[in-house]
Amino acid sequence: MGELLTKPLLSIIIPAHNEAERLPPTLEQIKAFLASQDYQAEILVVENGSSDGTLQIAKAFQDGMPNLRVFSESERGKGLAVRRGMLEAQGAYRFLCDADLSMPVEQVNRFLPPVLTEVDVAIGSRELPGSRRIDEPGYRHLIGRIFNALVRTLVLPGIQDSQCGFKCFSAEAAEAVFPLQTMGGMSFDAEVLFIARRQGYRLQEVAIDWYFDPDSRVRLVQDSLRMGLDLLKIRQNARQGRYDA
Ligand SMILES: Nc1nc2c(ncn2[C@@H]2O[C@H](COP(=O)(O)OP(=O)(O)O)[C@@H](O)[C@H]2O)c(=O)[nH]1
Ligand SMILES: [Mg+2]
Repeated sequence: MGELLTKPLLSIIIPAHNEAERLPPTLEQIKAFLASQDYQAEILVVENGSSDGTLQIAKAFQDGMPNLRVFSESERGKGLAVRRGMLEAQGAYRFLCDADLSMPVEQVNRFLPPVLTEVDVAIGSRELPGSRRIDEPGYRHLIGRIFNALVRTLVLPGIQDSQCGFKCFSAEAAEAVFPLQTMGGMSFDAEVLFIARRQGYRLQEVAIDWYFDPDSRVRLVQDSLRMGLDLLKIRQNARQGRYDA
């Protein structure tokens, strides 16, 4: 049981590391939302390295959610988890969704036809005129803007927000891009967007509402430095032809 008769329109991919608290309400909200939609969907939770029972909690939800699939990777890293989910997914559209659901779930329809068409990679953005950022401390926003200036200068001209945890790939784009991803950690967003653009896929930012959640798996200083170096690494990889299919 649990197999859908036809391929789903939408796959929702949730990377989860130590999400025992935040995952259950997120799954409940997604379940309620999908029940009111007229398309088929599946949910994929990809856990790795948790010490708080996240994996068991996710599996326990499968009884009440036949369209929930749960995976576990041995090595830590958000990028590794997202790649696994994107390549396991069956949906025509594959939506990356942070476990904290800091974007209201119903806004997922902004990434799908009929609202959005002729886009291969839709990027949830907190920086467009229609975006709203709720409760974010000023210093966090500032750090994000400095990082984005680096991202735009080094790898993704024109993209105002590459780091938000809500992005939607067409099946074709996901299957072309994720096998070429080399970064298993937090820098994967910039890398996969760079690869997608390089391969000629159409990228577009989509305005969302985003609620700041102080509970974070990101280590601000350590991860920011690492990500800065990874931007240079993306350019080097590109020069060396590592992103050529
Ligand atoms: N599978 C997996 N998910 C991770 C890892 N690190 C972070 N995540 C997930 O990435 C998402 C964003 O994390 P969060 O802590 O909210 O980051 P922030 O919003 O940028 O502060 C959440 O769903 C986390 O569980 C990891 O090592 N493995
Ligand atoms: Mg978060």
